[in-house]
Amino acid sequence: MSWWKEGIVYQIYPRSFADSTGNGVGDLRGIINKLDYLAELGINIVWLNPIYASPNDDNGYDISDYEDIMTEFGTMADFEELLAGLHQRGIKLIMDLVVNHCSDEHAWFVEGRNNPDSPYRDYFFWRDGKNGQAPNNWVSVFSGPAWEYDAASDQYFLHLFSKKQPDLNWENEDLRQDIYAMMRRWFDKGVDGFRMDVINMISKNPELPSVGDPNKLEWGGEHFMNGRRQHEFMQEMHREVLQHYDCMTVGECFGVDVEEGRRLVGADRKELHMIFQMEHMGLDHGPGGKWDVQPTWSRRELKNILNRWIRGLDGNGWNSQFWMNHDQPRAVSRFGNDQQYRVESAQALAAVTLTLPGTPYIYMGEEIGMTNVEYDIEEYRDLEIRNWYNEQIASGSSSEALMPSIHKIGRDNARTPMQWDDSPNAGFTQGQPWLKVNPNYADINVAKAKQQRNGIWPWYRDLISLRKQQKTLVYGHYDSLMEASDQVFAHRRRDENGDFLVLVNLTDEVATLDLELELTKLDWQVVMNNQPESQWLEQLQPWQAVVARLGGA
Ligand code: ISL
Repeated sequence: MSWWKEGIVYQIYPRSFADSTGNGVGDLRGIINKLDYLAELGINIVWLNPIYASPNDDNGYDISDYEDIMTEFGTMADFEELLAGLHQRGIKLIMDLVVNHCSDEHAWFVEGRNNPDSPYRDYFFWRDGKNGQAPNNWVSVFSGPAWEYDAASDQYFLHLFSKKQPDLNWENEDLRQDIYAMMRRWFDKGVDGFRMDVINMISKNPELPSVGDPNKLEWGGEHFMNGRRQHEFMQEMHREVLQHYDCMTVGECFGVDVEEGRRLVGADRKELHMIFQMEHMGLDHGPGGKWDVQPTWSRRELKNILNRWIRGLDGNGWNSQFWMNHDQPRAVSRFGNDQQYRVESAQALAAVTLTLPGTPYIYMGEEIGMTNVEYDIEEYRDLEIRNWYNEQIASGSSSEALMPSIHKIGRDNARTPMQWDDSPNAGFTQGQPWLKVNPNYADINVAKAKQQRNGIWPWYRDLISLRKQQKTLVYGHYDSLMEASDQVFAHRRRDENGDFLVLVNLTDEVATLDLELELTKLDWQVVMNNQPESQWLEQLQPWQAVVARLGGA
């Protein structure tokens, strides 16, 4: 029994949640002003994206001081008030931990750059060039080479993300100890855990060899994903820091299979509690990768992925369940139908994450069914979008060819400001928002959503409350039903305290159910049904979601 297994996480991207000053950027006081809202929704864990000092090349994922607050977001006093306010309401706080890289404006990097003899030089990957070129041919996640030249020392430094995000060298023990000490200080301040950014990229092959065709930029993942010392580092972090606190940890892990997942979260391993496996986030990626978006994806494949992880970690480790985060498109636009069935499909998706084994994560705005946007290129702020666009234009693509991908998969879809009401800028700011508000805010906003009977917001609130009350939905045995169906997500959760049946149609068409006769004869009592006028044991309406409980159980 652990609070992080029973909890429901709400992710806040502070830059876009609520602006209390009118400068167009969300801030900590903005969150403080919304604490009662969070309590009303019923969530009991908040994950904050980075709020540390940062020049904001990548919206806080480029940290210049791990122990100071970003000026735009407020002060340490504001942070302490926020933490106290959350705790008063029984809500835990987990922070983002970004230690694969920091900012090129962090004191470690500045000192090491200015003085090659400084001990901080080895906190990063500084290397000589090869034949007047970068040390290897790795491509950065954000386009272009993963190396930046420094004329003063005639060396290059490694940055797997932007050139303002130099990678930290975990081979250096002093660096590791500095990170652990920083983590302890946050725990001593009272935070309850960490979400660890790209944590399975920290162990790099120090030889940093080129891959594939040395004359082309290539993805060097085999030399830095799930690297040789990954588990040694995680176990050291556990020993030095995590084991001393009643905390929660979740690692963001691209490119991890179930076997590697078990090594990261196995209960006996003393590494992490949970990871975000990202397999289902790649369902609509084509052979050309993320930007090669494939509009049709298979429900069956989606179920296969989630079931493989549930079974793979069953009894040894813990899952996380989510449809989106700040790097992904809006869930209802990607996995649901944000037009004709926006309400129903948002509800259907919620019914899946909130009843599966594993801790559910809700991204801000999901509870009102916020949707993707289709902006002009100048209106986007994300460096991943802009770098990719510029690179493609430079290599001859047309804007018309690129924009559909940006509209479907670009990260700013998730980052448009939270839509609170129908006042100007959706009540997010009195000023000019840093990123344009979704034009549909007069229709889709919290004030309106809370009033809508049978709407998305009350559905989330009720599901959250159900999951908190019925521990069967947390710990109960999981039977996946109708696995061959390419429409329906169906399962049963049961233990000595209860027996629940969950049936969800994830399509625009009516779905015929094919449940075992024995099962259909049991005395099921509907607990939640987003289309109550429809019967449900034989067929489901488009995006119908039903949670039923065995009578008298
Ligand atoms: O979606 C992606 C794959 O193309 C990336 O944006 C992916 O999310 C990224 O590789 C890992 O994400 C994390 O680290 C990044 C930061 O920009 C993201 O916001 C963060 O979640 C660098 O710190």
